[in-house]
Amino acid sequence: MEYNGGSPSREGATIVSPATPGGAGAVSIVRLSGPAAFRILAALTPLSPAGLAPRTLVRAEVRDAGGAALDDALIACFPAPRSFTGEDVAELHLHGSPAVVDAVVRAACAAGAVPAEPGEFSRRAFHHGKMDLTQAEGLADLIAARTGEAAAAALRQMRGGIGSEVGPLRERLLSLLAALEAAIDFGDEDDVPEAKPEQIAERVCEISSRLEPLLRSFEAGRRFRDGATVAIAGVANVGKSRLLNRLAGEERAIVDEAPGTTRDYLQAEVSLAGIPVLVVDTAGLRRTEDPVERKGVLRSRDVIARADLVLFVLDGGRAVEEVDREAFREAAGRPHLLVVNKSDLPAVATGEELAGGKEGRGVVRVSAKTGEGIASLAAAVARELAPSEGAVRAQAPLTRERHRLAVEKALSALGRAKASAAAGLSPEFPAADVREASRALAELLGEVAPEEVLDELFRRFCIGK
Ligand SMILES: Nc1nc2c(ncn2[C@@H]2O[C@H](COP(=O)(O)OP(=O)(O)OP(=O)(O)O)[C@@H](O)[C@H]2O)c(=O)[nH]1
Ligand SMILES: [Mg+2]
Repeated sequence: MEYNGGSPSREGATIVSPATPGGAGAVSIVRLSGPAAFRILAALTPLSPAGLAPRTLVRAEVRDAGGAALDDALIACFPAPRSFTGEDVAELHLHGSPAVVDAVVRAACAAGAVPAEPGEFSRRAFHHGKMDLTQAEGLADLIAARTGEAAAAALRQMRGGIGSEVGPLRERLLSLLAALEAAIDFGDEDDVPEAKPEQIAERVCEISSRLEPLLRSFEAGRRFRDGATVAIAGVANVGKSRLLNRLAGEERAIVDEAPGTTRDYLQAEVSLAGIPVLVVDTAGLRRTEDPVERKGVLRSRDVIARADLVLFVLDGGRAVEEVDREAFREAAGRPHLLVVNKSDLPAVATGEELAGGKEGRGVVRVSAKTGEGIASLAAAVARELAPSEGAVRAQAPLTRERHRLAVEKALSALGRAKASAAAGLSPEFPAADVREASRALAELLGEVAPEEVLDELFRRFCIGK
């Protein structure tokens, strides 16, 4: 394999970077990785790394090139290959001062290290087979996760959750391919019983049936990773802002009994059943002469058009009016739930006036005032946004467009393989498709990874990761 643990010119370079965020703190870590890591460490400290117990912290003074003391630090050596990158790695746990961190990085560079590029440590780890590509992506997602559930799913992916599903299927494709190739060579399928058309079709079907649930996990996996935008819409005074405050758990928006209170839109990020959701409160949809409110209504329409889901709010304490119907027609073009608010008041509207008699489906009764029904609303939102959310909790779902494309490619190649086997075509035909499916799965795991894919992934990592 060609070197792809970073820019080719950096092959053999020893890289250095802070591994902790900038700014003052209790501890900051500077990490070195590469063949000269221990030589550079020896230049910075009185330690002789060869004599140190691996993966054990020792205390030492860190000095600059002129021998001036920079800090008292704790140091750990991770000899290759048992390190994060698979190379020799040294970590310096410094006092969390940006000035000390800068000075130590400069001293390491003076001793022969080069500053790391974003994601270069992880890219080297991938290159040295410490993780497959989906695991590297899981690591990036774990760091970026916005909710506990998203973090848990990313952790499963980082630990190889996708590879453990896909790897064995790839093995099965390869052994099917071997049987097909044997049949091509011998030319007589009776000599290779497992390459009989029915056998091939059966094996292909089995593999497809394992890939299909994985593909279905994408919608939910993507939501947990990327989050979603949910707009609160409805006419004036139905309690949209109070609902936002209730969902956000804080007094975010001004609530008032006068209609037309909210002019601009307001947003709050909340976790709804583990999905990171940006909830946007909008100005009530109504005809108005007030020029500022009219601008607000235009903005509401924009927000509704961009939302992944609209919560259309009705005031359950009063009868549904023509303005509600008119506003609902605007919102109903988007995926939506009907929220009947003010359930603490005697029920006048039920939502069925708008839902067209579809009893219960997509209608949630809540009280933004008391909090009644809010948990059911959160659950209903999660169901709408991530229909197979159970998959996210149970396994490592597909999370990226790249994953989806690879699995779709594999499935469509398998579909063709099945068709040509069923049509009794000679084994060359299904073989070509099985080979393509197997390659698609190899791409998913990064076994064949074009340089651009790696560049694209790792440059999004932070420096030092
Ligand atoms: N009883 C009761 N009153 C509510 C509830 N939710 C909101 N209200 C009241 O309804 C009025 C309007 O609430 P807002 O949240 O400002 O309504 P809005 O839809 O944001 O209104 P605009 O911004 O004007 O479009 C206020 O007096 C709220 O206290 C509820 O669940 N129960
Ligand atoms: Mg409001």
